[in-house]
Amino acid sequence: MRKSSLRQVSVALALVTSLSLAATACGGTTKEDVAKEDASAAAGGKADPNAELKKGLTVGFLPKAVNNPYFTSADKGGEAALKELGSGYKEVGTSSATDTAGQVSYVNTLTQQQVDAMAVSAQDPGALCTALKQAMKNDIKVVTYDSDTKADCRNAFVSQASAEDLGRTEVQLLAEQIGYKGEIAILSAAQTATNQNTWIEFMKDELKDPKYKDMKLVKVAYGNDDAQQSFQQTQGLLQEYPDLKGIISPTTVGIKAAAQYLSGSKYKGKVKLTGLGTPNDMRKYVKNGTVEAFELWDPAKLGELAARTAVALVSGQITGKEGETFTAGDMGEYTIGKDGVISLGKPTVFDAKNIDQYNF
Ligand code: RAM
Repeated sequence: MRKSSLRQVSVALALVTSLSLAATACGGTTKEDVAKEDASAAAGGKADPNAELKKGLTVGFLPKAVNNPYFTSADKGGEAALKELGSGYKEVGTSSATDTAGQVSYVNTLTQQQVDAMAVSAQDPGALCTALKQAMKNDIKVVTYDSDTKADCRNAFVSQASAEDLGRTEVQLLAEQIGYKGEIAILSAAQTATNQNTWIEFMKDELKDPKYKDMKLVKVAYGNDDAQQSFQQTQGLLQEYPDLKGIISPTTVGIKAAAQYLSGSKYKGKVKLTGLGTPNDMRKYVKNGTVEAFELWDPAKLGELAARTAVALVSGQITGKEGETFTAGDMGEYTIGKDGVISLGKPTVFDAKNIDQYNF
């Protein structure tokens, strides 16, 4: 259903307000008051679990970066679900995962285009907040997926798995491979990425357990989800720490580039590598002995759940409050957890034994 011209005026006004707010945001109480007001506006009315799912909606997907194959899979999952639900899909986004100004302007574009909902993977936790709040004020439902913003800047976050599980299991996987001994490093994505930073905090916490007393995290490097930068960062890590025993790369772009470097170097099979990768990217490195085991979820399922969550929000089946439940098509029933987080499920660990069963 098309929105009225009244709404167009309010969108324009909201964007102007957003700009002036951003300019005055350093002042004390005003900012907090506005945040409270926005949070209650975002919470919306009461959920009606029996509400019919609306059709003819437009949901805009805004990934961290459009040229990352992980997001191509995720967003295709969203597109297919929207088609099945009788709604439309569009994708916009920057080609770099470190262009937060670009991401902000894409949020504003989607708001101006009056989409019904947007699904956003945030490059930075805070940078998008003002723009996302304006979208919500204009009755656009905001779902983050993959990488969150702050809880009051969106209606719900569709998380790939428990952040704690992901952080801890990656350390456990690496520890087993290096015999709980030696120097390790992390090769992350962008320095501001909400998802990677959350996982890294849990990795550091896991490493405090006495069973890891002989392991030492020597560096966190950032490859910015860029293949070349990630390759060079891996090379740099081994130059700086020639005794390095293992690398955790919690990014599909990073782990692939690191595997590529290790596989062509004298460190192949000696320096262990784990983290988050797609089976299709990593298959050859598992088969040639560079990588033993790594993990991930199915990105297409993550995109599908983001799309179904967006439609359930627009239809009023859920508002994003803890305890609400909804049925995500064939994916089954989901319950909204604390802070509006919906968790896709458990990640899968891939190794030589099972990798050929997966195709994504
Ligand atoms: C990269 C991105 C994405 C992350 C995956 C694991 O593709 O950084 O945000 O979830 O890796």
